[in-house]
Amino acid sequence: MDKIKAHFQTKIGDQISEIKDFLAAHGDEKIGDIKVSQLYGGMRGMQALICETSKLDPDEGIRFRGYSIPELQEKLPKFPGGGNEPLPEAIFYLMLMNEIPTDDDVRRLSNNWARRSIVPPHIFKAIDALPVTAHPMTQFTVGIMALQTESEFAKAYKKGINKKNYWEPTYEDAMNLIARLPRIAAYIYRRRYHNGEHIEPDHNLDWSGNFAHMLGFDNEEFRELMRLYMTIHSDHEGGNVSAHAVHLVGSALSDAYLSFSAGMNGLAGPLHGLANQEVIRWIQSMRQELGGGLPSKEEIANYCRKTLAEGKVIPGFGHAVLRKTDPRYTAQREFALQHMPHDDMFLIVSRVYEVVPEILEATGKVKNPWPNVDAHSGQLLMHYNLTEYEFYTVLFGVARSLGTMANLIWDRAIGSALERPGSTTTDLLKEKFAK
Ligand code: CMX
Repeated sequence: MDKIKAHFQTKIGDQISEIKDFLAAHGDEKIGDIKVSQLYGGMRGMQALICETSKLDPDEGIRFRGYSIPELQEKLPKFPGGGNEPLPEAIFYLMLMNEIPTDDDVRRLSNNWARRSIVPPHIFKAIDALPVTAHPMTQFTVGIMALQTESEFAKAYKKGINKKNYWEPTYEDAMNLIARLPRIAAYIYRRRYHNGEHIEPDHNLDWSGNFAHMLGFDNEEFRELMRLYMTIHSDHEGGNVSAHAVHLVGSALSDAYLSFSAGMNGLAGPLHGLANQEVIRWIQSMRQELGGGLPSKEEIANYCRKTLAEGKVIPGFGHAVLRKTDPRYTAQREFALQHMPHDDMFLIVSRVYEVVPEILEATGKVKNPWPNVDAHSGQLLMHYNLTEYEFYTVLFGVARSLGTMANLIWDRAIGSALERPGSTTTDLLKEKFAK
C-alpha cells in the first residue's frame, strides 16, 4: 500500500467512531424545519447533506477544512523555487486528510499522480468518435465515461468485496481519475483548437504545471494561474449541482467514473460551471455591439438592462448561497492586479463589477447581486491567450475532481448511506394544509 493511502487508512477508524458516538448522543435532535416553499425552490437553505471538506458561509464565502482562501495561500506548499500560489496537490491532501501537508507530502502526491497518469488509447478513440466541434464538456464527459473500463471498484464489486473495504478500490479509482484528467482535458483542447497536435507530458512538473504544459502554455505565470485556479475551484461544500450529483450517484455505489461524469454533466449547465464561458461570451457581444474599446459605465448599465429585459441572466453574478462578493472572485482579482493591472479585459471586468450589483439589486428579486467565481476566471485565461472560452468549463471540471473525489473516498470509508429523500405531490400538500 502506498504511503498516502496508508496514512489515509489510519484516519478511518477514528472518523467512524466519532460519527457513531455523535449519532448516539444527538441523532434525534432537529437542526431545522422545512418550509413548503423550499420544496418548490430548489431546497435552498435546507441542510440535508454532510460534506467535511469545505463549508460555505453566505457572507464570508468558502473555507476548506476551516481555512479561508487567503489562509491557504499563506499556509499550503508552493511549487519549489519561487512559486507563490498553493499547489492543488496540497488542497487535495488537506481535504482528504484534514491536515496541512508538508512539502514532502505534496511532492509524494505529485509523483504518485504522475505514475498513475497514463491514459489508455481507447479513451482517445472514444473522444475521436465525436465531431471535433462537439462542445468540449461533451467530449470531456465521454472521455470520463470511457475511462470507466478501468474501474478498480467495479472489478472488486464484481468479485464480491466486503463493504468494509469499499474505500480501497475507490481510493485507487479517485487517484487514477485525478491523475488522468489533465491528459484527457489537454487532448480535447489540442484536438478541438490546435489541429490535434498533442503535447507529451512533462513529469518534472507538478500536476497543474504539467496540465498547462500539455495545453501548450509554458509560461511560468500561466502555471501559477493554473495552480490558483485549480485550488479555488476544487470544492464548494456539498450542495452545489456538481458536488451533489457526484455524491448522489456515488451513493448507489456507482464507481468514481460514473459518479464524476454525472457531476460534470451538471457542471456543464449555464447556471453552474458553464457560466464561466457565458461571461466572456456576454462581454464580447457587448463589445461587439458597442463597436469595441472600453465601454463606459453607462454603456455597461444599458447593456445589462437590455440583457434583463430579454429575460436572460447576467452571467457571473448571483449565487444560491453567497450573499457577498465571492472570495474566489477576489483571489482572481488580486492575481490580475498583481500580474496584469492594465489588461483591457480586466478593466472591463472591473467596470462590470462597479455597475452590475446596483442594477441587479434594483430588480428587487435577486438575492445576491455580487459576482461569483465565474465573473473573473475567463479574463485571466484570455490574458494568457487561452481565448477559446468553450473550453473554460473543462478547466473547472478538472479542478472539481479534487473535492468530489476526496468526498467520494470518505463516503466509501465511512459507509455513507444511499441517498433517497422523499417526495410528495402538490395535491397531497394541499390536502395536508386544508385539514
Ligand atoms: N441575472 C439576472 N437575474 C438573476 C441573476 C442574474 N445574475 N441572479 C439571480 N437572478 C434572478 C433569478 O433568475 C430569479 O428570477 P425569477 O424569480 O424570475 O426566477 C431571481 O433573481 C431570484 O434568484 P436568486 O434567489 O437570487 O438566485 P438563485 O439561487 O435562484 O440562483 C444562480 C442562483 C447562480 C443560478 C443565479 O444567481 C444566476 O442565474 N446567476 C447567473 C449565472 C451564474 O453566474 N451562475 C454561476 C454560479 C456559480 C457556479 O455555480 O459556478
